Amino acid sequence: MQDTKWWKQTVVYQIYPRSFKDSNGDGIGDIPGIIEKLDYLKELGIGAVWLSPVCKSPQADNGYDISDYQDIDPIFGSLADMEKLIKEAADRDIRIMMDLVLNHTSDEHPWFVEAKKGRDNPYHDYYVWKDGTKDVPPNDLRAAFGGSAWEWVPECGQYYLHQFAVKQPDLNWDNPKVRKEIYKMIRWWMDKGIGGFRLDVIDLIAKEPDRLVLAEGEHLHTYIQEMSRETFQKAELITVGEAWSATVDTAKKFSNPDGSELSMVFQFEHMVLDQQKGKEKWDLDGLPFIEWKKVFTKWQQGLHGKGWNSLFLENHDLPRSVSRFGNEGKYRVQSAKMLATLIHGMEGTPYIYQGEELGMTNVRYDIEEYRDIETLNLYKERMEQGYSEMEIMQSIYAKSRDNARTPMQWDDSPCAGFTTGTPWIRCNPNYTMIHARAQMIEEDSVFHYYQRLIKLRKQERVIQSGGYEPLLEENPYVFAYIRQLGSEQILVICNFTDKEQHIKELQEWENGKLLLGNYIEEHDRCCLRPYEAKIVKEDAQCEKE
Ligand code: TEU
Ligand code: CA
Repeated sequence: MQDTKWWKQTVVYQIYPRSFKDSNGDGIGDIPGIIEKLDYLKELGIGAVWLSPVCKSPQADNGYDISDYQDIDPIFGSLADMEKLIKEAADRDIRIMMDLVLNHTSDEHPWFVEAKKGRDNPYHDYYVWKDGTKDVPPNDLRAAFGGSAWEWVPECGQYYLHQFAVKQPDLNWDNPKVRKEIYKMIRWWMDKGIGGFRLDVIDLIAKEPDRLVLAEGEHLHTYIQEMSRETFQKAELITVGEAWSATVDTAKKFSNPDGSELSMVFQFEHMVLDQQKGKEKWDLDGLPFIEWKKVFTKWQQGLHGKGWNSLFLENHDLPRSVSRFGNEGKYRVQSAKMLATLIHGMEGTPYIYQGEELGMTNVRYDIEEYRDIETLNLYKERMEQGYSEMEIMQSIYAKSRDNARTPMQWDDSPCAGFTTGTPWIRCNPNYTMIHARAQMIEEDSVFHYYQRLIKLRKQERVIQSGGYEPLLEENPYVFAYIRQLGSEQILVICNFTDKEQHIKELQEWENGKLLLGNYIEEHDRCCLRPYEAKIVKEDAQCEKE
């Protein structure tokens, strides 16, 4: 039976507002800029937009440090702009998803300003505190952006927990008052017509720092179920939790088809294989391709009928996929389309990160030109630890979050048509070649290929909800799988190399219909050209006749 949940049939587009489109020349993207580009998104065919945080924030972590959940930061516009965006998007059948940062607030949030005044303050218990002495933090927990996860506050004679930057104190979810305030705030946004939410680091909210447990604390699923009951379940919202710790088993809880928690989670198992085992993302290693394929198989099969996958290769924290898994040189266009085919052929809800639909690439800047707090802290920390500058920069080129945060490339005018002023971060110099205007004209562009993929998913039920069987599992160059629903079968096959690959198994699909491929002219059916990708349908009806 077909599941009719709208978010199982749509494609989501992620906007990083700061870098999408600047409407007033201050160099920072904003909500009126997004409104200007809604027709572009409509043209692409997506059904929802996830906005990275636009709430009031000192911007220590580009908005992931919120100081007022119920107001818009003036750099992005006003509440009225946000309301207009929701309405204008709805007119185009696009729902707006907000980014809920609920694990922590900014240290400038009024709750924290109060909380740090003293142990007796009514807001003190909104955050996570531990006794200690000035030079001896409670334990060795480290913050994601470097240094200890504990910060001393002399007024309280205590430390507060921050899993991210010092300016991002962790909220205490064990306090029922905190949970109530959060649910009330979520309902307020729902009343404004928000179509869904992405929940930042949702697996970390129920931390137990005494036991050194941060992810998947004992009460995590109880809290998420409570939040879901009190908020999302009252409407057909799309909700996606960011959960770096997720396993197939925990994801079945998070995305339980009974709707008791969330629609789906972002899991990152396919995003952490190109690094040295047990080390950080900066400790680079080649991609173990066969293992990578197995991770996808595990998730596709593991959640089939038991949960729901989100499908993505990029976001605002990750490098550009074409630079990472494809070929950013000679085969940039082919490999960008190939990667899109891989992801959009699977079961789940696909997410496209702004610029991915153009095949935008990573950058290599001087350290002064980077803006991301994580990158800058890493540079400093590793310089102090004695790493060579060259080694650090190689890591930054490959993995810095700023790779994905350079301005969206709209056209070849100065600053890529992103701003008439000075952009907050330098544009990727390749904008003169890679930009939306050219791709909207050119029929074979990456943009139009994404458009076709999105259309295809809407037409083919087998893509939406068919089962998944891996093919050629031990082949180190080719990623192939079959999707099956009743008597319908499709093959998705992707060449991950710049060499031709002869695949004799393709003979069996000789009479199949080519639904989509990234090369136009016909070719030997058993040979895949460099970075070639295709989706072939076995036409059961034709065979019967
Ligand atoms: O990210 C959570 C997270 O743990 C990683 O993405 C981390 O930022 C880093 O990339 C790992 O090397 C979320 C947001 O997506 C991110 O932008 C925020 O900085 C972070 O939470 C804090 O809110
Ligand atoms: Ca602006």
